[in-house]
This record gives sequence, structure tokens and C-alpha cells, in this order.
Amino acid sequence: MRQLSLVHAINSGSTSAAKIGEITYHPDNFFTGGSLSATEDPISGTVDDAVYQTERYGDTTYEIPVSNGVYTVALHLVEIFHQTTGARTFNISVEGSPALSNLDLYKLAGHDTAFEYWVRNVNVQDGRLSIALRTVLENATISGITIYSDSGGRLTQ
Ligand SMILES: [Ca+2]
Ligand SMILES: [Ca+2]
Repeated sequence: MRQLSLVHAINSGSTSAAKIGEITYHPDNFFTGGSLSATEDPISGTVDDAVYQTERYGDTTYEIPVSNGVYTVALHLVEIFHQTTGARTFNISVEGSPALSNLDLYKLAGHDTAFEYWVRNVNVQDGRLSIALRTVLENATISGITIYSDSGGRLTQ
């Protein structure tokens, strides 16, 4: 089985770096749109709260410069604001393909609870790994992104 190698990690919604385990999440970059928000509340479901405590919310598109190839993406998500089911729903597509549709983080995980979603076999052929977040109801949100390569891919900027 082919090993995944780390390409890049982003601390969405923050101008600071933070770690999850051994991985450093760099200050937010390569995005268009969205706004910053943060919480000081502890986050369940992770021992490394910091990446999850800051979010970029609202319609946002990441275009991450990478060499062409096949990637695996981990999306780090958490409901840090809403307190009920049905308060927030949104869509995420990766490289043009729907990854999560009508996602309700509170319904799936609860409040202040980390939710990690993996997207595999992301085939980039235009030099930009695209992650699009689109609000359905009261704002898309993302807290962090981890990008792995299946085949020696790399960040190009
Ligand atoms: Ca692309
Ligand atoms: Ca973050």
C-alpha cells in the first residue's frame, strides 16, 4: 500500500500556526472569501484544540497551489457557534466534486466537538487543489485543512 506524505496543512480562520499531533497547521492562506471567528471553549474529540478554536466562515474558496497528481484531503470542522440542529447547513466540494452536502455539524457531532472528514482520490490537473465551501443556511465553516499526496505531490508556492 502506498504511503501518504504530508504536503501542507492550514489553520483556517487564524493568522497563527498551531499543531494537531506532529503536524503544523500554517496561518490561513490561499483562500478567497469568508470571515474569521474564534472561541476559547475547549473542543471535544481532539487533544489539540487550537486549530479547531478558529474558523473561517461564510462562502469561501481555497485554491491551494500544488503539483498535478492525486491527493488526500482531511477537512477539520467543528460547530463553535450554533447550539441546535438545523441552525447551520452547508456544502463542501473538493476539486469540483461534492464531498459533503447539507452538512449540519451540530446534528453530526454536537457543539464544540471536532469532526474530521477525509476526501480521497482528489485528482488535481490544473495546479490548484480547490476546496469550495458554500452556505445553505447561516454560514459554511472550516477550521483546518490537511493535504496529503499519494504520489509525491508538493506545494508549488
Ligand atoms: Ca483545481
Ligand atoms: Ca482554525
